[in-house]
Amino acid sequence: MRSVSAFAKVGISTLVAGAIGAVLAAWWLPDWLPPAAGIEADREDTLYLWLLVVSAVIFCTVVGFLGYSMWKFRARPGDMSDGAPIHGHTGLEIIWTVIPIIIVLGFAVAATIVLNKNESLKQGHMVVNVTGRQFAWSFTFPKRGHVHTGILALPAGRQVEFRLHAPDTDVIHSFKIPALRIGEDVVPGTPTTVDATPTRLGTYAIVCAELCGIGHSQMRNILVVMKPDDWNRWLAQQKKLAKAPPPSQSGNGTTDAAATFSSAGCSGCHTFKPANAAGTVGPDLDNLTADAAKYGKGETAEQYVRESIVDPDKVIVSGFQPGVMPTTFGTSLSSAQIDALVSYLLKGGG
Ligand code: HEC
Ligand SMILES: [Cu+2]
Repeated sequence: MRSVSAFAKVGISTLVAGAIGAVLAAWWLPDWLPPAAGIEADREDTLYLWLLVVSAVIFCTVVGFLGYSMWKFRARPGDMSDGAPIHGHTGLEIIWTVIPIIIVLGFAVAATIVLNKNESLKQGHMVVNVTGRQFAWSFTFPKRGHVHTGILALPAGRQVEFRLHAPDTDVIHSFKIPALRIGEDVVPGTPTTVDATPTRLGTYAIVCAELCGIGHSQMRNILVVMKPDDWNRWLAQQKKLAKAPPPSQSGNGTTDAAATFSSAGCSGCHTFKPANAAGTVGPDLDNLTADAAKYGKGETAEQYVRESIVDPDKVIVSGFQPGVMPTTFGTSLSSAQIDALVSYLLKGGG
């Protein structure tokens, strides 16, 4: 009888410790996942949270019994006898078979529900064609006149079906957007799809998650989730750009900067006459010198412009929002490209 009550005591106290541990883990959960920016991401994170909670309880229970047994049944000094021969305990066997079955089946059901919800396409969803090639992603919007874009902008709140493809002569890539918790292989000759519904405004990373060659680590791109109105304007702008003549070539270095200005997606968001850009998501860059004086706080215009590109959320131009301009140019562009952009912008195109 006594051993049974000790067993119950250990069981209860480890379960309590496990529950407290689980709550603490849930409370002080470190930010080990990127911010969740979509409906599917929220569902998956909830599933992971419950996996974590249940794992914490099981972990504490197992370690509790382990610790208790090591202490309780330790060999006393001088005791050289063998341990008692113990055979199975049917009750215990049943308990530790049935409980895990319930837990595993419970999670299987919960995960199936999440998967079904995440993969069910609603009517009126958007389609984005994604092409992965060594070593860049590119996007077209087939229902919107096949506009072709380098950065991926999406309106918040719309479900998107990504149709993934790679040219037959290319290699396997994997389209991954950590903030949306999606990832799917992109296989030459075999189209695949993946769905997501971005909901939180902001700039997020798009990466390749399949080692695809020497430039794999550079195969990164930017997802900007915008308000639907901003997005419509952005798309209209992209359409216009597709028809506009290429930026005029003039002066040393400006050609490169002009090319960067359009390839990095600046022209989709900013108006800048020398580049034939008329984006309205961000401020007009034709008055940069004046803005630099207004917002620069004693910095030179050059310092201000550089900072606006590398760390756009540090100073927010009035009438605009933080979190819209990508914060990744400091790493995605070389310092020579940034230098060229700064002087291109300040000289009004040279
Ligand atoms: C997705 C849209 C978007 C893209 C792409 C983008 N920007 Fe911006 N940009 C903004 C917004 C919105 C602001 C205003 C908020 C702020 O001040 O950070 C801004 C601000 C700026 C400013 C400060 C403007 C001022 O008047 O003070 C500069 C300079 C700038 N961007 C340059 C660039 C360059 C260069 C690129 C390309 C390498 C670029 N931006 C790409 C949206 C964008
Ligand atoms: Cu790749």
